[in-house]
Amino acid sequence: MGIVNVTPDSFSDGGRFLAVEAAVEHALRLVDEGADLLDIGAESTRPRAEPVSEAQELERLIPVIEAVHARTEAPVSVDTLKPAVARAAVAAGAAVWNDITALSWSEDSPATAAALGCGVVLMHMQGEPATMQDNPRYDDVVAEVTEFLRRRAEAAIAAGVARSEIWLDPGIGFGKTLAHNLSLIAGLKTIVDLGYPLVFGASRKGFIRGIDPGAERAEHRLGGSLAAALAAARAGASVLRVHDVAQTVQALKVQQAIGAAR
Ligand code: HH2
Repeated sequence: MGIVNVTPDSFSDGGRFLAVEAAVEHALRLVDEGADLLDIGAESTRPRAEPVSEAQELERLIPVIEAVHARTEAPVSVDTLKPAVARAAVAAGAAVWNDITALSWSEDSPATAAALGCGVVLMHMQGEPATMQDNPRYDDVVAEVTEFLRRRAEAAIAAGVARSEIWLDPGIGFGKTLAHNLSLIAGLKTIVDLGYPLVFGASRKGFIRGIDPGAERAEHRLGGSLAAALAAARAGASVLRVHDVAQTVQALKVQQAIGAAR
């Protein structure tokens, strides 16, 4: 899954058409590099990020989703927590709703997902993006995240979402310390064993800097991102949400070739 961010700064100069074109070109490049799925989002969920209004999100996302859908067969997922945005995105061609709140941001979310009939990524987060990194606490992070995801999947099914449309994601970096993230990556198999496809996103995340203080800037975290992606693939993850698609595809191919030589 290649990450396509339609960010506010891309709107500040050059005008809207150029911003849309840049996002579409980026998406098509990720498909060329081997992405099977494109995750398009317009609201940054980084700790302390400013929320984006529904109107702004729609204005940024919909033209990009429409254009990407018209120009590639790769399915699009929309990274949003708002049911109205998910609805418009699916109408514009998105096939998956990627919701970092696991359909809990609005009481309309589960019914909306059921009515849309699209794929749904249910992600774990402790707290809210603005404050989630302040003091995350767990007694047993693997058990608690697994139980949360099991319950959210059951709630989605109870609301009418087909079991076959549900994907789970441990939410690396969302209300988690370095130790929590590492325990989750080491314990991913417990979540895989729930029987849903696992989505895993560690690409360029801040925990890598906790291990390599030199990786202050996100672009300097490729090595750590690849190490985490390979560990997740070995544990049975179905989808890797990444910025660096070509490098991740190459790393996976080498890992598979080594496995085949055993
Ligand atoms: N991480 C981010 C956003 N959406 N969705 C899923 N399912 N899993 C994730 O791990 C995940 C996600 C991180 O978002 P942000 O910090 O805004 O940056 P970017 O979108 O460039 O990764």
